[in-house]
Amino acid sequence: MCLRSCRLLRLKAAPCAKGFGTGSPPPPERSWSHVAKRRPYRKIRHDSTIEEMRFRGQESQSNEGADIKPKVSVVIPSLNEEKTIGRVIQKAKEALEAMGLSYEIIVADNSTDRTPEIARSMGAIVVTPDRKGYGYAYLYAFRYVRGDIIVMADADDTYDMRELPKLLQPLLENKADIVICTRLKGKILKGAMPWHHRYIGNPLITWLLNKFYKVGVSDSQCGFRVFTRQALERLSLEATGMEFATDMLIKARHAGLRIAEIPITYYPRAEGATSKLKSFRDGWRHVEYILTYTPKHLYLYPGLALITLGIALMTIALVNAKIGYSPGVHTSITGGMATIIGYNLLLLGAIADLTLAKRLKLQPHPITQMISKLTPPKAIAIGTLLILTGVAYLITLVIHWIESGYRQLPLRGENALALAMTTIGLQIITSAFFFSYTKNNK
Ligand SMILES: Nc1nc2c(ncn2[C@@H]2O[C@H](COP(=O)(O)OP(=O)(O)OP(=O)(O)O)[C@@H](O)[C@H]2O)c(=O)[nH]1
Ligand SMILES: [Mg+2]
Repeated sequence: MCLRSCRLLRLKAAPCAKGFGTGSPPPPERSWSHVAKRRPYRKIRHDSTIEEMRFRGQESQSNEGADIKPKVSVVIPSLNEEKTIGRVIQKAKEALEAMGLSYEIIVADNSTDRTPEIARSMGAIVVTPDRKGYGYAYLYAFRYVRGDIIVMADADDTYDMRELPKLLQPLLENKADIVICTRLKGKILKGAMPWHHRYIGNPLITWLLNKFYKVGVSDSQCGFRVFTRQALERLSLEATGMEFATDMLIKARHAGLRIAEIPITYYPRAEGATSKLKSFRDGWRHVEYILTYTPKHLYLYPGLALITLGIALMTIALVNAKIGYSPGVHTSITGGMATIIGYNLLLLGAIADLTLAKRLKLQPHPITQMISKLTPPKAIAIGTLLILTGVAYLITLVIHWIESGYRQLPLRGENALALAMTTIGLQIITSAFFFSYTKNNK
């Protein structure tokens, strides 16, 4: 056992005496400068708070032989998991040693209990994120990882680390870039998952992810995952809360990474251990994240649908088409309103899509590309034409009104059309400048 452990990270000198071997005494505390010398895997972008993160050595502990790169980095976020952290680390070590893979275990800890001491005593590197958050803990810890393969798992022992070889297989065979567990195709032991997570929350979030992003998974919230270092470098991860699980899948799809699923067994928490998940708050954060990253579903398609509906309603009102009822002025007003709202959605969608596409280095949606072609000069030409048409009609109305001796004019379907044309014409002109600003903004 001892010799085997020597193949792991701390193999430079006589490591077993110090570290990963079962039952061995804890390794000595190390100076922070040793940790600081290790280069983070990359600079984390998009979040100034993360940007400001610093290695805080007095709370970190490195391995002897840290210059020797491990094959696998196991990252475990922990928040008061003293009951289980030891078991989780032990099982991870057993699984990886059985596979003959060198490894490091990094615990990203925000606990106030004995979790970090226990983790350290078992040879893990303990880092302390400077603020709370499941996603933040991972983002913080990823700066330390050195392995070619990264493993994500909870510290609550609800995932069995001894199932790790199953998850690693597709990566080692180069059949996937990210492997995610599935409890729904595996086994969920009694009391492991509340019914509203199992039958409502998780299926809903998974359905949205599959529908909008085609991630093709059955259990999007499964937190036991493995992926390659190259995959991590292509994922612009930024979510700091529980929605980190969703962020990873969305970004994986954006990056065109191969996702594989492996069924596993999900275990109940240890007695007295509490879940950090707040069903409604965290559930909503997932849904919000999913919608935010898909402007085409949130804005572009509904916008286009509303414009089509609006124009159709105004047309049938104007030509007085017989479609089961006699469309009149109200149909026309509804159509005008739908067109204006639709146009606003389209515009918001194009701006959101363009901003995201720039940030994530993606191709903007074809609708956005089409709207981008509307440069200010073109927008002024089209907008002015619409405004003039609308205003010309409104002027005839005013003339009629004056001629009638200022009597109340009858409401007509054309009024709604003229108003819609004038409003949209104005919006086309004003928004074109903002759009061009967004397009040119680096
Ligand atoms: N460092 C750190 N870890 C956290 C934080 N919040 C949660 N964790 C850890 O992240 C892991 C996932 O949290 P859990 O409470 O297990 O959430 P979950 O797995 O989605 O929910 P359950 O199914 O109830 O286990 C656990 O190991 C927690 O200890 C945090 O703010 N900071
Ligand atoms: Mg958990």
